[in-house]
Amino acid sequence: MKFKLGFASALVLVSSLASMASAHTFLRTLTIDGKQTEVGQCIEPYHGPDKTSGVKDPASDDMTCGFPGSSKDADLCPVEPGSEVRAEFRNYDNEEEADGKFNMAIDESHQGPCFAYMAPLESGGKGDVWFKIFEDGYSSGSWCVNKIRFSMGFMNITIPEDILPGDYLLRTEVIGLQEAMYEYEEGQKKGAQYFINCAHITVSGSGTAVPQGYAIPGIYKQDEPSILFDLDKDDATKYVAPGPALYLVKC
Ligand SMILES: [Cu+2]
Repeated sequence: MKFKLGFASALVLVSSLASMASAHTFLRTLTIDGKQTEVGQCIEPYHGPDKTSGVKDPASDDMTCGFPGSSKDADLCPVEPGSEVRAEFRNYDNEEEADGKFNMAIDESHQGPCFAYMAPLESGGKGDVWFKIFEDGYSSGSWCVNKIRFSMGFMNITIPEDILPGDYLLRTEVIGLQEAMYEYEEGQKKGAQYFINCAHITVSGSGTAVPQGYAIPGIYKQDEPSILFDLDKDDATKYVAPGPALYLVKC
C-alpha cells in the first residue's frame, strides 16, 4: 500500500513538472493608448505559445530579445512619448488550454521582478544601447509577476516623454526566481528564468534625450543576490531589482 501511494504521488509529481515546463510566458499583444494590437503585431521575433520557456544563461545572446522566433509581423507600432503601453503576457494561446484563468498569463509557481528596456532599432540591440524604462521587483506586498498574473496578464509601461523621436526596440522582461536556488546535478545553482520579448515601436514628439545605454547580455550576473534569491528564505521586502538604474525623465 505504501509503495502504491508513493508511486501514485511520483506520477503526479512527474506530470505536474511536465506541465510546469511547458507553461511559461510570452508577449502576445500591446495595447497602446487603449488600442490593442493584433496577436503578434509589432513583436519581433514573435515567440508565440510554442516557445514560452525562459532563457537560463544571463550571458547568452538570447538575453537580447529572447529566443529566435518567427517573423509574425515586421510592423512598427506608433507610440506618443509619455503614453502608456500595456504588454499582454500569456502562456497559452487561448483560455481553454489554460488551467483556469488565474494561470493564463504565467503559472502560479513563478515569482519575480519584471522590467522594460528600450534601444534604438537601428542598433539591432547590440552594443551599449539599452536603457531601463520600467522596473518592479517586490512592491505593495507583491512580486511583479504576481501583479501580471492577477491582472490577467498585463504590465503597464510608460514611454519616457523626453526621448528623441525615432524607431526603437521595446524589450519586455519577466523574471522567474522560483528555481533560482535549486541545483543542477553538478552543484551549480539553476538561477533565474528570463522571459524576454522585443517589440518594434516608433516614438513621435520632439524630445531630445538620449539615455545612457548598457549592453544586453551584460546587465545581470548569474551569481548576484537579486538573481540567486531564495523565495522561501530571503526577505522579499528587501529585494533589490537587478540591472542598471531606471531612466528618469528630466523635464
Ligand atoms: Cu517557467
